[in-house]
This record gives sequence, C-alpha cells and structure tokens, in this order.
Amino acid sequence: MKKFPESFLWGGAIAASQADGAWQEGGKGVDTQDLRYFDTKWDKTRRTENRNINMTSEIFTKALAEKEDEHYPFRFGIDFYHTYKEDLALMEEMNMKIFRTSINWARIFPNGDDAEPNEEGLRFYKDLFMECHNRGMKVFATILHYNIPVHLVNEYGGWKNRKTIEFYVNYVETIAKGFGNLVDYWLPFNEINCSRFNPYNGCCIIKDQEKDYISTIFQCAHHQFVANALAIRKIHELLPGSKVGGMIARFTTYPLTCKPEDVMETILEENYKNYFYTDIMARGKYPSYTDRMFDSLKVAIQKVEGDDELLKANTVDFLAFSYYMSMTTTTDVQQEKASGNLVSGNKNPYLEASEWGWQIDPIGLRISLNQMYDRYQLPLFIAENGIGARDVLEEDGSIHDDYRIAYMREHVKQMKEAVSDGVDLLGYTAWGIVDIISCGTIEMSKRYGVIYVDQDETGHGSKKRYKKDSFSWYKKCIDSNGEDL
Ligand code: BGP
Repeated sequence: MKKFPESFLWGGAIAASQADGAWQEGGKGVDTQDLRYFDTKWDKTRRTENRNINMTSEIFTKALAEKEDEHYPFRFGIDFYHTYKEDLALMEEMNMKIFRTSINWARIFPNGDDAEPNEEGLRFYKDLFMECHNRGMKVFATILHYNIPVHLVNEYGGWKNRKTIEFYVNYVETIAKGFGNLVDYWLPFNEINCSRFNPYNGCCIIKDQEKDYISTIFQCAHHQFVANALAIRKIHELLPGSKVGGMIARFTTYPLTCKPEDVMETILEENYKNYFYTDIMARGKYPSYTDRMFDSLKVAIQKVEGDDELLKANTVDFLAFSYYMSMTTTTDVQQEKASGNLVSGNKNPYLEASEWGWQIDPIGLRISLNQMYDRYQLPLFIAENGIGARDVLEEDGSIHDDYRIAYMREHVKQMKEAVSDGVDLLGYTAWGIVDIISCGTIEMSKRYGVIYVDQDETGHGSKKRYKKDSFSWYKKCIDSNGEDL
C-alpha cells in the first residue's frame, strides 16, 4: 500500500457566506445568501424543503425588506470576519497545511458593477491570507461560492444575463492584482454543477417567473463555463504558474440493479449530474452526448461566436470535488431532472445514512477518485468532505464525536487506497473544519467541524470555540501524513 506523498495538503474548508458574518461591515454590499430566511420554528422536513425552495420573487422582496437579522443566519455566520486569527491559530495547532475559504464578491464590489473596488474588502482578504501564510498554511481560494451581489440580480438577472460574465471577470482581475500573490490554489466556482438548483447562487432562476426553467439553468451554466475559462486565462496572465481548478459536487451514483437498462440509466445520470461539467472544464468542449441530453430535456442555449474556442483554449489545471455521500439512480430520473433537485435517489440497502439522509460511503470516494482520474488524468483535490451531525457540548467542554472520527478515518483510508491505485491526489480539505451555518438547511445544528462553536442558528450563544475529540484525531492524522488513523 502506497503512502500519501510528502507534499500532500491536509487542510480544512469553509465558505465566506456561511462563516464570516459582518454582512454590512467593511463596505460589503448585500449578497444573495444574506437573504436566505430561516425560521427556527420550521421542523427538519421544512428545512430540507428550504434547500429546494427556488427563490421566488416574493421571498426575495420580503427578505430585502426584513431587518430582524436572527432569521438570516448567513448575516452573522460564526463571526469569522472578526475571529479569524483565533480560528486560524486552532487550525495551526493541528498543523494544517492548507486553508480553503471563499472570497465574498460583495466585499470587493458591493453592487457587482461598481466602477471602483472596495479597498476595505481587498484589505480584509490580504490580512486573512497573510495570517494563513504566517501560520504555515497555503491558501485555497474559491472565487465564487454561490453568493453574488443582489444588485446584479435585481438589475441584470444574475447569471441569466451574459453581462454578469463581464462583472465577474473584472472581479477576478481585481482580486488577482490585489492579493493573487497570496493564493496558492484557485477555484473560480464552487460546485459549478449546483448552479442549477441553488437559486441563492446568483442564477436566481425565479421558478415562478421562468417559462423554460431547465433551459434557463443550462444557459446560466454556459455563462459560468465562459466565465470560468476567462478567469483561468486572466489568472494565468497575471500570475504565471498559478494553479486554477474546476470544481463540482460529486454526486456518485450507483445503478438501481445490475439490469443493463438500469446501468445505462446511471451512465446518463452521471453525465447529467457530474461529467457534463467536468468534461467541459477539463476537455474544453461540450461532450458528444450533449445534443441527445439537451433534446431529451428540451434544452436550447445561446452561445456567442468564439465561446467554443475560448473553452478549448482555457481548461483547468486540476479538478476538485466535494464528496459526502453516494446515491442510487432514482427510478424517475426525468421527474428529478425537472425538479432540478439532485440530492435525492433511492435508498442503498448496504449503506447507513446521516440524520439528514446522506448515505455514508467511504468506498464511494475511492470509486469517484478512480473514475475522475482515469477520465481526465489531471491532479485531483478533495475540496470538501465530512459528516453533518448534532454534536453535544458536555458540561466539561468536551464533545465526543466518535462518529466523525469514524467517518473521517474510513474516508482517509479509501483516499490512501486511491493513491495506491495510482491517483494523483493533491490534498484534502475537510468541510466545515470549524462549525458554520449549513448551506442547504441554514441551520447551525448540522455541524461538520472538528472545532465546535457554541452558538445556535439565531446567533445566540457564547460563540466560544471548543476542540472536539476529532480535533486531536485529525492532528494525529496530519502529523503522521495519514498513517496514524
Ligand atoms: C456543499 C457546499 C458547502 C457545504 C456543503 C455541506 O454543497 O459547497 O457550502 O454547505 O455542501 O452542505 P450543507 O451545509 O447543506 O450540509
């Protein structure tokens, strides 16, 4: 069995909108995540629903008008904007090699189309990324982790409008010039395959206003593919030798049975959910199955002269993905496609699921790594992995999250198997390394961290940080380069 390479980058990941808070400080504008409303009275079912509520215009208008922040958890997050030095000190204590977070567009350009950038925003990220380097950590920067300035939605329609590409490229150029020398790995988009069903990511496909919902989803995706290619070109121009990756949420999907029809259905579903996106970013062209897939979905998109040449000339240097679970092909894939909800599927009788129904499948990670590496022969990076759970803070300040140690141990073991299979794996950033607001269900109780934050989703609590049992386990894993698990 091979060992992890000495250069392996053990780390942790968060996202600005789920952690920073300070939603109206430092010159920041309002972004789409600031408007996502959470009602503590909602039961879990509704919270799951919340993940799939497409931002209707009423919700948008109401949220813009509302002021009671406690129902808007992304407005305060875990106050990382003010606590990042202490939090990074805890990460340094684990000897983390790399830290992944996202840059908040609305901190750099409050409205997205401003003539000049917000200097306070540039300063914040310079200080944050310098702090990482001072603590021995490389910087893994996500340029867009779903949220865009609300003004771009209201004025232009978000990613539905090709003009948004222009504003995005200006944003990329500004941050590359502002603090690009402090960034070691770039991701222009978080989970570009989720643009489809996360309305808060600036696609803002307002379902009650879309005459052709699915086509709009793929038109937004095309604009993001073009923006991704332009970002790669711009960063390579300004920062020669920089590493720019493409990222998807890896929805690893198994056939319902070994019946050939079910196997074929899964190939189609894997293309639709995953490979369509990585094929375009890594191979630089729409894949051969596009026409048939678009026909079956009744999708038509508009390209502009030169788009295809741009995609071909600007492909990614590495591929990253988030991996949490595996799923089984749904019997009604067409219905699922129409709903735009991908995190569904049939129960796998061989797997346990988390409280939120995500099926725990470490071997699925080895499968995904082999599939992705074999398809593209590009270096890979696991940009997110972890288990969301209701951790309990004991009287003595301890948190006994043996389920998280077991989850991480088994996934690290399968990563090592994949390295032995010959996969070129760059690193692993455990998701939500410090507890943050859940992106899909907007709650705090779905905790991922090895560092506990004493706060609930209305922002109440001491905000104190505590080391969970998994904290010392992960430190041991890092210090032994994945040998002492
Ligand atoms: C991914 C997002 C992250 C994170 C993660 C866990 O899709 O990139 O932002 O949220 O999912 O999901 P959740 O927070 O909904 O449990």
